[in-house]
Amino acid sequence: KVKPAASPAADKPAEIAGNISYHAQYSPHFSPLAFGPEEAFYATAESVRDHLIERWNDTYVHFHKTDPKQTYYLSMEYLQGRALTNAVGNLGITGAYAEAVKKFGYELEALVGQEKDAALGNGGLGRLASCFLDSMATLNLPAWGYGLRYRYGLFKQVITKEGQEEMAEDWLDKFSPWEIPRHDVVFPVRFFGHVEILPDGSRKWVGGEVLKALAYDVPIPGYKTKNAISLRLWEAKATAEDFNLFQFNDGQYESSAQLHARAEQICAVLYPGDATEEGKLLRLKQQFFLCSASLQDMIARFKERKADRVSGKWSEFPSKVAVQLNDTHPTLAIPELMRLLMDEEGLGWDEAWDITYRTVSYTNHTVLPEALEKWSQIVMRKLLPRHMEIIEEIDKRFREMVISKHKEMEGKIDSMKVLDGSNPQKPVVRMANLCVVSSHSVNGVAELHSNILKQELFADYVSIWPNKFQNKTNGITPRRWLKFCNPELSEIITKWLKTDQWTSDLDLLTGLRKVCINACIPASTCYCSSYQIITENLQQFADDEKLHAEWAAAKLACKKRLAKHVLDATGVTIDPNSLFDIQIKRIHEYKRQLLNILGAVYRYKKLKEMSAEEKQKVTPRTVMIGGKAFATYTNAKRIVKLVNDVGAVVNNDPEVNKCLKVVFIPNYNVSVAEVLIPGSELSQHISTAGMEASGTSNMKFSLNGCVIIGTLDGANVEIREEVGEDNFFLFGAKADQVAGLRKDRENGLFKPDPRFEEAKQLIRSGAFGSYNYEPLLDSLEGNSGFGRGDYFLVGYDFPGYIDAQDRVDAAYKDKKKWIKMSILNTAGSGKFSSDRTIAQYAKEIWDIKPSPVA
Ligand code: 26R
Repeated sequence: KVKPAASPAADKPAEIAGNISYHAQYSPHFSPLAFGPEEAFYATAESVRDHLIERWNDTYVHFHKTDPKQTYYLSMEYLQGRALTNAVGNLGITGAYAEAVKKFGYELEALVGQEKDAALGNGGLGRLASCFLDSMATLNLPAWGYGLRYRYGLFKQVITKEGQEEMAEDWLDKFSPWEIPRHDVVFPVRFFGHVEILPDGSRKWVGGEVLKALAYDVPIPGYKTKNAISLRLWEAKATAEDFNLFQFNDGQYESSAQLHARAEQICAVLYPGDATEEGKLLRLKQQFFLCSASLQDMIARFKERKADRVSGKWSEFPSKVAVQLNDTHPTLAIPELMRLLMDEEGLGWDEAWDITYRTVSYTNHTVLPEALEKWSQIVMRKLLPRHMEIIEEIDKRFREMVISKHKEMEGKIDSMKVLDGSNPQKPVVRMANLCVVSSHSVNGVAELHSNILKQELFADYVSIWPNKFQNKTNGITPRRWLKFCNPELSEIITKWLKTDQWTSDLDLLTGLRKVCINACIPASTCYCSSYQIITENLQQFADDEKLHAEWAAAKLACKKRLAKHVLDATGVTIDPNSLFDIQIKRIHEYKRQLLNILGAVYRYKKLKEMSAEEKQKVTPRTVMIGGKAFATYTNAKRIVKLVNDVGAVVNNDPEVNKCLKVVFIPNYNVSVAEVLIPGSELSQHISTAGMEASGTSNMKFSLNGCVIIGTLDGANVEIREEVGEDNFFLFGAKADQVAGLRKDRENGLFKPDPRFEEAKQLIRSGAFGSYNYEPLLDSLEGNSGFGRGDYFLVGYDFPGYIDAQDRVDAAYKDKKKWIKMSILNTAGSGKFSSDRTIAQYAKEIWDIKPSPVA
């Protein structure tokens, strides 16, 4: 055992500065005398890491000794973003570190900007996983995340004349100060090979190729707690035995290290293109790699924590381990756990099945048919022959169970079963069905979405397992998404609530609505008699002029920071006194950035038709749209191009550019979101109803006092309920109308609004350049040529959208009204803390309890 050394005293900046110097000198990554902002960032991060490691070690030992039930969150994606501000903030040492780096002539904020985003994810699902880790640590829950250590993060988006171009994002270019390689944590992972039947009749997967999974641990600190949990990321490796020295010396360099090259491919990028068979195979390898390494690790820890588990006590497993599948991407955890229990540990099917079923639970994050994973049985059998056998057995037993116990559902078996052989050329495994059949809990991510799961996607299963389906409305961490990214607003909230407890008890924000005349603040925790009177006159704070002035000043400061980012990133100057209107999210037709930009085009056209006097009365607006398009998603890329083209014309048109600017924000990521969201006043969450499972940026905007214009979709429904319908600009078709509207459209019953035609016509006229937008615009027309019959109902919702935007303009003219709406959005956001979400998962799905380090 090593004698523990202490990290620098957190309250002594001089000691911290000494520790930073120590790291610069003795954990060197650069030439010894260099100490520019980059070197200073790395040395500071390594010094902060000392604190993290202490807590992380203590937490590990604590969990080991107390042996609580632990959750393992399996996710192909984590969108962590930067870590420095969050780490010092959660540890409560921001001030001390700010002072310490000053001794070297640096501002902490400047060093923070040196860090590269860890973008090991695509969008909502990945960022949700990262928010969840923050809440698990903060709530002292025994819970870890498992993922893959991709060599390159999500691509960097560069905007050129052609539109979006993708570049590899080298987030590990230098090194990451936050990961700890664990050379003691290595597991073999097999691919291909065959199944051997042993003399005792048991089966074993042998042959093929075997890679090594090496763990990298990223400590995740909780807010104001000693607990720090792990995000364990796996890297694929081949070893010296796989290196053919003979071939190498013979000049056959490539074939000498084939397995090394294949290992590198596994963790090269997130979601490699899957248009080719090779691409599909690689994705399946990635998924299995994550599942196999993680499960072997969980089983090793289960055994390690109590000596007598080495030889059995398997029935204890589900009361010690919970596995949460973040969408279907880690579904292979199901057959892999079955295989490990049966083939490696010698259990029979029934016992292994019982354990697996009670251990695993599944979250669905989308109902889009194209995102519901289906894997070729042929590919699966080749890569994972034993798992394919197990999946076939699961499928067979499920069908037998339905016939014997739910005869009435027999007619539905074809759509419920796991294996779909309806196309004999291309039989597939339906991953969502495998998850539903094998998990004890299935949940959606917002009320509306969970209802759609129960009533549509998984309706047939509900009659078999009425209690399996749940809702867990998503949430966001209030630390990163308010306290750290918006210090201006945070200070005001703390001042008026007279406590900073809201950071870990977000419901306290309702205190911004009301005040107790005895100044028992926060009013939300006041039980005095005068409070009773005051509650009848809610929203007093929200009307207080002093609060209004402070709130408006904070918003303006954030808008100026945002404007600087826009200038630096695009060269476009925007006016902080205009209404900042933002839509940032992955570019997707169902999210309807096209509706937004058509709205902007229409606005431009109307401005062009106005007299100078009329323009005087217009509410000036800056429309900002940002997001990445999947590299092979052609229509999404056309949308990016269109937004850029519209911006180039509008912003350079002196007749209108005082009233309207349109900016495409390049390379949208977590760090950009942290600048944009605090400075936003209106944000757009305008998906076709029923298609956005939840959305989480809607919660971030609302929390930061931004008003939403949106449809009744995903979590918008719940946000509107919480903040009040007067503080939300609603428009558009409802989810239950969508199918009928599509039918009407098909039957030629749709009559487009003239305003919609005008907007499309202006683009077609070439006003925004000569690029061929026909395929994009035609997707909004009937079912011919490129036409898709406007599947996403842009045309149907257009007039309602324009009317809602007119209501926005009118409301913004009344400054007092607008600020009040802004305050009431923040005040109503308490429900959307990921602390609430995670507490519900812990209680209602995982059955785990807080286990704080003393
Ligand atoms: C493998 C491939 C088919 C694939 C499909 C879809 C890979 C990744 C996705 C991402 C999806 C599942 C996603 O990010 N969904 C988003 O999850 C968020 C968190 O629950 C929701 O807020 C958001 O509405 C949803 O689109």
